[in-house]
Amino acid sequence: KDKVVVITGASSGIGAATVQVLAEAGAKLVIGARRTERLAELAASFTDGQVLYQQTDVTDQQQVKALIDLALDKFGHVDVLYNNAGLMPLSEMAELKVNEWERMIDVNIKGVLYGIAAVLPPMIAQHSGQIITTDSVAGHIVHPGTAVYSGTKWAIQAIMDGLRQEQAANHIKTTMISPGAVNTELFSTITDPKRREAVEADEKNNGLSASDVAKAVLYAIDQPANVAINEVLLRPVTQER
Ligand code: NJP
Repeated sequence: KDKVVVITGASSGIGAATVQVLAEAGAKLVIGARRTERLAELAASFTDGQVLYQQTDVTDQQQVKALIDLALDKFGHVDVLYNNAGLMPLSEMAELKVNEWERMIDVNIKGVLYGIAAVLPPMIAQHSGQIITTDSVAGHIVHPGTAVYSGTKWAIQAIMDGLRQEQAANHIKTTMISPGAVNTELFSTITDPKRREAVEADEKNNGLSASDVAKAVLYAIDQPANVAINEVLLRPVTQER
């Protein structure tokens, strides 16, 4: 309950809800995202010093390392890193939105790798830890329009399972949180207005709430030392695929 948890993409949606749920459970948090005013507002709702924040763009390796270093500096160790930052500018590949493909690769894959690179040395040294990443139902299935987004989440499946195998002997747990539709701001990264409106309507009407997902994160963290929850896959009950 008093674990030190670092969260990226903590300024809205699933990340912000997880800050709320974990801080209420007694965790100490170090949170990052680009929108610092949102982070400041979140941190201010808890006791002084329980939730620290720092501006962090996960596409910048030095900034990700600085976020982990802040946690090590202030709290002495990191129990959990939650790589949650992500974006989902859906489009069909023939639209050739190559810049958007690159953004997804930079944030959804490279951002996660930078988090792993920053936290692995201290976790190996302390012989314990947990690395969590927000994956997706889209890491298991693909639809027209989700190919590149799904590709980034499938990549995370491979990276996280490889990490699990390599670090089992060091007692480092890996967890993927894989939701279906969640009512957050994620649709706002879709540039095609028709597709954006359709996804927005679906997330708002049928999606899980961000706090439903945050409770799954708490469940995965709040386990005995010998139990690793490697994936939690959760859909709204009405979502078929
Ligand atoms: O969306 P949203 P979610 N550097 O837009 C941050 C996955 N997921 O909570 O930098 C650092 O409210 C951004 O912060 P800011 C999804 O793939 C979702 O739904 O201030 N941070 C914000 O805090 C993603 O991995 C659904 O703009 C960056 C956060 O990311 C995760 O859930 C379904 C950043 C995005 O919050 C959280 O997304 C599913 C950067 N360069 C998986 N770029 C769903 N909502 O339906 C963005 O299966 N962020």
